[in-house]
Amino acid sequence: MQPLCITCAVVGAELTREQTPYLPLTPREIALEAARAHEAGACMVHLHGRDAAGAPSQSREVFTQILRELRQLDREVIAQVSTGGAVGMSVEERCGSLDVPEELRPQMATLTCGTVNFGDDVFSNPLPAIREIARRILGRGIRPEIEAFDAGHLDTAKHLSKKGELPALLHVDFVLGVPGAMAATEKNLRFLADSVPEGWTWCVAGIGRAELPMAQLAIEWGGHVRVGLEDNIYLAKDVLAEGNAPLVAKVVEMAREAGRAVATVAEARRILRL
Ligand code: KMH
Ligand code: ZN
Repeated sequence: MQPLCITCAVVGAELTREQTPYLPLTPREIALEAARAHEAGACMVHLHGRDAAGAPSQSREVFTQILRELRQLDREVIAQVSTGGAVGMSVEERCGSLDVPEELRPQMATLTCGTVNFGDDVFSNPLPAIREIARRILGRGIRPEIEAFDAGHLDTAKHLSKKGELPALLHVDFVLGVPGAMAATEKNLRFLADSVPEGWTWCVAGIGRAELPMAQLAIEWGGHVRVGLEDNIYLAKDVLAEGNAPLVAKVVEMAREAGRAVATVAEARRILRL
């Protein structure tokens, strides 16, 4: 089995300080959390931005600051920027994260491959938008990570890959358990994992209390894992995670117990074809 790549989603777009006081908000705080997550065992960090008021921001300026701070603190960890942003943002707005100065360019960016209900909202990703975001990611030499919130999103990624609009071999993150989207069940993850084409890699991000059970299955089945405050703020029932690092450390411990090695950044670059 490949060493386990752990991604840490350190901030997200939806969470507030009222929900957890450990949420990083400023570029410096986000970069510090990313560096701590790497220190705890994550090889990659999934980044969203926040403005001065703490609201979600995909602006070039905010991402430039985050990536600059991160570069100063930690030159190693793989930076993956969100192009999902927050519900209601335009494609143009969402892609601000890709427009950072060339020397700070991230190695990866997310590409959600379909529309989905997102709580009371709709996370809108019609095919022309997917194509446009893919074009921008690939045009900058960045590797996409497919975000699949539902089974059809994987089919869309396969279709675009077959058409040559996406690379032949892809890395897919199954985001399971968003209210309104595909549930985080063992049966669903088994189906998705079995549907991943030969040579592709996959990861799972379980939302809320599903985070660690989904991680356990991915560890056992040869997938990769995403954890972090974006997806879940609890380390155990009623116990808030005091930042992102404890969630990463928990997955490292689970991997050790299962006898699965955790990927270094160098190993992750090879596994994820960066
Ligand atoms: N915040 C969600 C609406 C991504 O980062 O690419 C979208 C999201 C996906 O988090
Ligand atoms: Zn995200």
